Amino acid sequence: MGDVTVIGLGAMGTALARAFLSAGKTTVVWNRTSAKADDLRDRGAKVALTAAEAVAASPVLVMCLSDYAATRSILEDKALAGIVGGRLVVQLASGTSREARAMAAWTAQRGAEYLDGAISAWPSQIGGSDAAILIAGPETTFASASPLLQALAGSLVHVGPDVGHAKALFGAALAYYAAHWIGFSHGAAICEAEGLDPARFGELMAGSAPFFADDMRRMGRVIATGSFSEPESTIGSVRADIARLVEVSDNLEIGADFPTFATGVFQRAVDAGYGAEEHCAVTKVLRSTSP
Ligand code: FVH
Repeated sequence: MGDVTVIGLGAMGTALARAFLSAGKTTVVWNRTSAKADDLRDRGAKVALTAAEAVAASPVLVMCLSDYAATRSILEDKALAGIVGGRLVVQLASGTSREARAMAAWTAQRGAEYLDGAISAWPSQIGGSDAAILIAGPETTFASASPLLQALAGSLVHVGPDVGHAKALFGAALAYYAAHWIGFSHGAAICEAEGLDPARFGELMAGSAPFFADDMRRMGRVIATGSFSEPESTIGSVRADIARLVEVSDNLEIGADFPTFATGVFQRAVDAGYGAEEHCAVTKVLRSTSP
């Protein structure tokens, strides 16, 4: 019997299996494309020949396939009928809170326990102090799985009993990352057009990390309490600065997609009467689907 079975050996699943092995856990692995298990076999993993053999081999199943549909296609296979019950399924593939809740219901019907996780790390960070994994599900299930799952990440955070909340928080973080990635890349395009080194820009921005950390904490507090009327900076002033970025981009003959989009969002907030409020009051026009 293994301590844990890892199913799905893409870049992330392989990193998870390696971390379990490094932590001294007896690790069973399975992947649709069997060659991806070769390196793990060399590192001491037991390679199952079938998904059913892998599921039967351990009390804890860590699933890291592309998405929920792929995970379900494995677990719903007739060969696994009656084997999933009594085990703990830890689903780490990306997806939505709705998919997580549906998966929890599906596993409960089969008598299995369920935790749903969201990974905030690159594969190379798994097992190290920089890796963070959010886990949602029953407190007692998390408590019993935690000693095993701690092998994967320096920061293993239980976000509560609602199994949808890890994916909900991952979605919230992804919204932030999306603007972060596009915003940084737009800034790098400005640097290149101005003959500045994007690597130096990266170093400068990294030095601003404490400012951004403070701003995120402040925005969270302000939005939670609805206290938008004591602004450090206003929606009106931010809108003007970002609108100027459209002009900067035009002058440099680089794409203006991102500043045009951002100006439009802040303009909607100004038009809705929030121009004198704190910059994060822009959330008020993002809360609903109406324009
Ligand atoms: N890689 C990363 O940095 C990110 C970090 C944040 C979280 N994501 C999510 O983790 C899931 C897995 O990501 P991955 O990087 O390991 O993905 P791939 O390297 O593309 O591997 C995909 C594995 O899924 C298997 N697979 C897909 N469909 C099926 C199926 N229908 N039946 C069986 N297996 C399936 C695939 O098998 P194979 O192609 O090798 O045979 C791989 O093992 C993902 O949700 C990320 O969003 C990672």
